Amino acid sequence: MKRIATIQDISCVGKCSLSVALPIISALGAEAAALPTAVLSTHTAFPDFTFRDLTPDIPGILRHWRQEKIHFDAVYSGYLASHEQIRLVEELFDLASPGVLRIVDPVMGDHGRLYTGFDRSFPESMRELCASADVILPNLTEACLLAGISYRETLSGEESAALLRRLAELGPRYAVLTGAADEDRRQIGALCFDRSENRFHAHYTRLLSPAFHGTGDIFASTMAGALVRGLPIDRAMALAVDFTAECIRLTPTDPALRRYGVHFEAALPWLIRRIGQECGGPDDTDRTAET
Ligand code: PXL
Repeated sequence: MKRIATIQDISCVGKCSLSVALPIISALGAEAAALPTAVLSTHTAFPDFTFRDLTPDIPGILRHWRQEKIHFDAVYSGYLASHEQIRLVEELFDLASPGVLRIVDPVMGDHGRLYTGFDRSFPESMRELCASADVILPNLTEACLLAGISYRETLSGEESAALLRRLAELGPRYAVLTGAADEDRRQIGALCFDRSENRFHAHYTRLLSPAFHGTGDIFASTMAGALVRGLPIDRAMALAVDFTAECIRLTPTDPALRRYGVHFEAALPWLIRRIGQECGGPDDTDRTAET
């Protein structure tokens, strides 16, 4: 079975980060090794959340993994709370052997604004992390922050393509824009630029309410699981778009509940069926050694 190290926080309430990454990666038939960066009572869109920084624990965890020669097929980072945590993910990337997929969801903001708690220099550090990734998964706000351009709510197809080319020039092979609208703004999905092949892939679905919290984390976790299961980028992206839409479809539309995230649990059977169809059954590949 493939193993993914996923580095992000635990928000106890609000269905995002590790709370969605672990079940989704498991449902996709891969092992999720959690490296928690912080424990929060809720994610930061709730007022008065508590925050326990776990940064001091991370070097010891990395040391132990190294000592045990634990192998990861992918390293996937999500919400990181500080410049120091970004630096530790870079260290983990350096440790990873060649061929290990490095996936960065550069979680920083939405709707043109940085999330609470990030300073204005955070995007600069995140840009450096993206430079050493294979796959980056920004939303439009994050893509603009990474490219150092001002945010606009809508981009034409050509502008989105230029933005992705610019982000891929930072270093990653694949730059994937999430929550992207199609040209006539009737559909939403994702657009990917593959730098090595110099080509774009797009996948859209009917426009559903995009304003639920945590959908970016659901998309990124699905991408991570699907990619380690061996799906090519376009099929992984299509699966991630369709699963995120399925989660939204199964969630009551009460705007007051949006910060509680989507009912992804109800969509897990759908995901398990789809990955079975895509990969021809569960991943029961045996490893000869435990690692
Ligand atoms: O869903 C992204 C996310 C993850 N973790 C925490 C957050 C957010 C977005 O606000 O606050 C703690």
